[in-house]
Amino acid sequence: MVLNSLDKMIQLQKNTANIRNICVLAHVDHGKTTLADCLISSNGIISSRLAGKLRYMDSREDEQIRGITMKSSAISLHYPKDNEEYLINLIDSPGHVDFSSEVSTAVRICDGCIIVVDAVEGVCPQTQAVLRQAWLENIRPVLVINKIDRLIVELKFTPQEAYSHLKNILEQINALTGTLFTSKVLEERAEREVESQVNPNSEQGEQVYDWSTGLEDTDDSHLYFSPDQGNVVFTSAIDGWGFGIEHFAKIYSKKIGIKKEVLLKTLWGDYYINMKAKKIMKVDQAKGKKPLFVQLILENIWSLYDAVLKKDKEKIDKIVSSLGLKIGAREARHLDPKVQINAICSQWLPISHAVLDMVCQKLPSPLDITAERVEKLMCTGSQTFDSLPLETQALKAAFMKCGSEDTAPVIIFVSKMFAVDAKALPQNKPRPLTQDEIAQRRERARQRHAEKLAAARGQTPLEPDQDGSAFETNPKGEEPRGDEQQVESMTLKPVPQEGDNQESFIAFARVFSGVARRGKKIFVLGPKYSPLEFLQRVPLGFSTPPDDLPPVPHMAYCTLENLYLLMGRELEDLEEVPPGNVLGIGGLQDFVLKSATLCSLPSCPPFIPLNFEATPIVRVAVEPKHPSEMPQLVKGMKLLNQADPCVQILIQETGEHVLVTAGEVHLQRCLDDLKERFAKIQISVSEPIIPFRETITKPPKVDMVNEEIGKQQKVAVIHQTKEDQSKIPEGIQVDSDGLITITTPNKLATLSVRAMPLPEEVTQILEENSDLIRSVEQLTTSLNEGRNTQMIHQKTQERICEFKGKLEQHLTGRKWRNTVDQIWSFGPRKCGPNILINKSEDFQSSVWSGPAGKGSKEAGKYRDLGNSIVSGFQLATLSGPMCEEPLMGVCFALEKWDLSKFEEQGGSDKQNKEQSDLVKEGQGGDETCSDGDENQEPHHGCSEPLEKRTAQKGEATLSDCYGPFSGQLIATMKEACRYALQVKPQRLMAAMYTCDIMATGDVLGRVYAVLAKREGRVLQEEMKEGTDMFIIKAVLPVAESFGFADEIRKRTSGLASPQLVFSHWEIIPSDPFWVPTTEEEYLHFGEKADSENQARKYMNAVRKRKGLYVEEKIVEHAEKQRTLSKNK
Ligand SMILES: Nc1nc2c(ncn2[C@@H]2O[C@H](COP(=O)(O)OP(=O)(O)OP(=O)(O)O)[C@@H](O)[C@H]2O)c(=O)[nH]1
Ligand SMILES: [Mg+2]
Repeated sequence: MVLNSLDKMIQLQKNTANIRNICVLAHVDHGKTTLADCLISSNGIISSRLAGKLRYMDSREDEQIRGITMKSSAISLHYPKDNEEYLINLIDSPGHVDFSSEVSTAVRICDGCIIVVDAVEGVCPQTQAVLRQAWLENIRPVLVINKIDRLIVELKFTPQEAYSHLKNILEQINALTGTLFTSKVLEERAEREVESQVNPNSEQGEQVYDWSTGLEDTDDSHLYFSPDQGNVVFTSAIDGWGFGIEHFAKIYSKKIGIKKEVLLKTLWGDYYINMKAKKIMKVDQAKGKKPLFVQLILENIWSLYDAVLKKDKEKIDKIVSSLGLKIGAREARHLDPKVQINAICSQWLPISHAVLDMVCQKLPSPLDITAERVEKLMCTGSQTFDSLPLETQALKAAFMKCGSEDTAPVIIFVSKMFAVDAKALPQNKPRPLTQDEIAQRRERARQRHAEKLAAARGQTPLEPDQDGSAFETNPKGEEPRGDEQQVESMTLKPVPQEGDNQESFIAFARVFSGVARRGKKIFVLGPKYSPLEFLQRVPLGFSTPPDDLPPVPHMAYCTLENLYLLMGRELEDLEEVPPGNVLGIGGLQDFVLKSATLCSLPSCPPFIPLNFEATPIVRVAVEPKHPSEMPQLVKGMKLLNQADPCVQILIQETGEHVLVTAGEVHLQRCLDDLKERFAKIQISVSEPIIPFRETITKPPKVDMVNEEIGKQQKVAVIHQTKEDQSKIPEGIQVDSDGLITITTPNKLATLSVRAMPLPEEVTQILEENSDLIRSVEQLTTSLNEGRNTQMIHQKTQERICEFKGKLEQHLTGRKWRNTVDQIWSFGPRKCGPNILINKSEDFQSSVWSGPAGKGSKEAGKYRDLGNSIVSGFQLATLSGPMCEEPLMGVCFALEKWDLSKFEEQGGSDKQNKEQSDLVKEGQGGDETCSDGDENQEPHHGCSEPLEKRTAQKGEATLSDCYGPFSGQLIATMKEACRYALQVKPQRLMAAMYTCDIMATGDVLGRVYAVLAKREGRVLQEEMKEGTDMFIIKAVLPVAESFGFADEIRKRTSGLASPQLVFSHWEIIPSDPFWVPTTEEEYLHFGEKADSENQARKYMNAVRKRKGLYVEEKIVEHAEKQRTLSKNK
């Protein structure tokens, strides 16, 4: 970067009102990076001829090869407009779903965004997703409708058709905005209503709200996209042109003499101009009048394209001269019409002006940050702004002010960490010379050369070519040919550094307040840091000097080592960064994993976590090719984890190193990075590990040949259930209804558990509300521990009530009576889609209210035992009996919980002794019990009160040879749940993707063929209006998705490319344990019937992978075995 332009940037960074932090968002391939190229070329960073071809922001090799962006990266641009100078911090983001987490990191540090929509494809699934993300972050969008040239060249639309098509696209995107906005307005209204109820005097006259009028009252016109609002431009990034209607309004107001304001309102919309009367009227379709937009704008563009494509030299010249443009001879003679169009249009309607004008006018500066956004950023989870400590609340003012004075607290948000080659860091690169320095050196070199020549004149002149080689070959030649060469070698050869050939991590960040200075010490606050907790731990509170702080969790203190200006592929060193700017920070890699909040005060709360839309779902296990390289792999994986916002790295109990990624493309990128950058070793990668869920269903009504299971087949069914039950060991009772009764090994407690499938809707509700469930659990825990629950926001409580209501609504009927009130826990991990209900009469506890035990004295004891039961349930739901995958949609009912023996034992020491003897007898005098017997008697002769003694459970009284009682309860509960599942029809659930495929009519058949082969199901097929494109919406099992995108692309010669997004879990209908039992089934499926059983295949594959026993016949027909060689 040229130094004086760096100075310019530094100067611009200080004028906060003229900074625009924006990101470019769109569906994949809609032209974000091409648009960014055009904007960058306007700053002279790349040549305008290369704009659109270079894709400057796609700096990775794989991005260039694949032609898609994989990461978000920022560049700072300078834009002068009407005597003002603006600094545009532009972030290009990826559109591919696999990288949607990179979009989240970009929107957090921006104030506005450009939504790009392909004029042919229109609003696509990712367009919706990014618009939603922009809304969630409260950033303001503007719209760019790109690829208008395709309407002319590919679709061969007339201007009038193009106008209707564009109108259509705007309608679609506004409909989307409408839904987002409506929900937001309603939410705000609701909030205000609650407030006014709490505080009735605060807003007089605004107390009565009617939902419908609430919406009508609010002026939302500025939120919608419309060319007359100035927030829409039409572009063709590849041809370098773009316009907003303001540009034409200016031109035509002079030309036709109609006021610019009038034209601004009428250039878009159904108005036409009556040239004679110089009046603008409403379009009357019958008269065949063309709208202004068609007549004054589109037709001109169309006729230019027409002339160039038809190579009508005369017409081209006429247009060029009438527009007053100058086209270089090279372009004018060029044979490729694209080059000519680019040359003409980029002068006539420069795209960068159109887009950047709109950005500067319509998008907010960092000073315009709204109070609403600040509060949202500061309040994590269920907190309210009011519940934050006062010092923390005071920071809101700093956010709003975005001040640069010394007293302003420094607040920075790091949204991701990215790795760069340490060699590429500016401090490791030789400093480029300024023009002056180069001139000086040249002058010096010339002088020296002249001196040398003068000296040589006295001697025999050297042969000219010897002359050259003499200097070059002389290794000791003190004098190379000149300083210029020296300079060159200096600029080419990087200064060797210690950290050579290493990755260095840079934080992708934004300063929200105060000036970030190099060398400044600052607090690093992790996502779980809480200022409240800080106050509790540190006696002096926020006034403690930072250096004397005791260790506080999730907080560190570090120095801002290096600050950088992000310039796409390059970084520039900065001494300080004023507020409101996007920047890179070096030296944080030991403090920040993926994202963090940096603040000069400990009173700052961490920013709310980024909204990630993608669910990481594709897992592979990796291992080094050479086992000795394990440490490198582990290190490499750690680095990869830091460098990617969404990848997850797990080390499983089996010792496998697992990589969880958002999709196939993401996986490939992670593996490449791991191999080439972070671990630099050869690795072998397992087949993708496909996640499954286990569940149970209602008994089927028809058998596998679709015959009703009637009386004649009952025998077979009974036979099968018997077989099922044979899996259950002796000593465990199973009743005909699937109720399992099981006793702990020490025979003190008996549990009766039944498993039931949950209705599908309930499972879905549970899945959607896992965060809320976590809050419920937290609430109950704090209630139990008698802690203050004021902290839980009223809104969260309302949501909990609503959630409970929803569950009640779906759990109706006799079977589910009172179920919701009896819910004791959710699992696995206390927030999963399975529930445990407590039907036992002895001890009541529910997740809504905590335990209500028998007597308060015993409540504690029961609670502990109850916790063991819950833990057993958690374990059981974490890995099911089929292939140790988590459960989903199962309700376990604890019907009975018989602790009478246990109580008797606790009741008196004598009984206790007897009881243990009983146990001993029960075990047939097993010798190993004798120790336990001793253990049970330390309280003999002791006269302590009963409760106190029983409170010491586990250690003494309740321990026997089977270990602590609580442990036994956990194991028994887990067993009970597993057996309860096994007596019910078990099913596997497969993860499903939804995929949207856009394909032309002629390749539709092939798309369907691929889908069918991979067990995909088409949900919907519709034709995109005005095009020959079909949009197919389908679901596809994740297990069958590998290579799907490639296959579709190959089969359709690249005409269709699918986007896969994880959508839901679906039950695989076939029973993995099914074997033919009736005659018909034998006839239909044959004796083995395993070829049909997809579920069994999946189950066995998972079991094999996990090293579990797989029931398989390896040799089927031993007598038929023979060698494959033909001659024998
Ligand atoms: N016809 C036409 N093609 C365009 C235009 N703009 C971009 N393209 C082409 O569209 C393709 C995708 O462009 P990119 O800029 O890489 O798209 P992107 O939105 O950055 O894609 P991702 O980053 O992968 O989401 C390229 O082949 C471009 O040449 C345009 O205005 N007209
Ligand atoms: Mg791109």
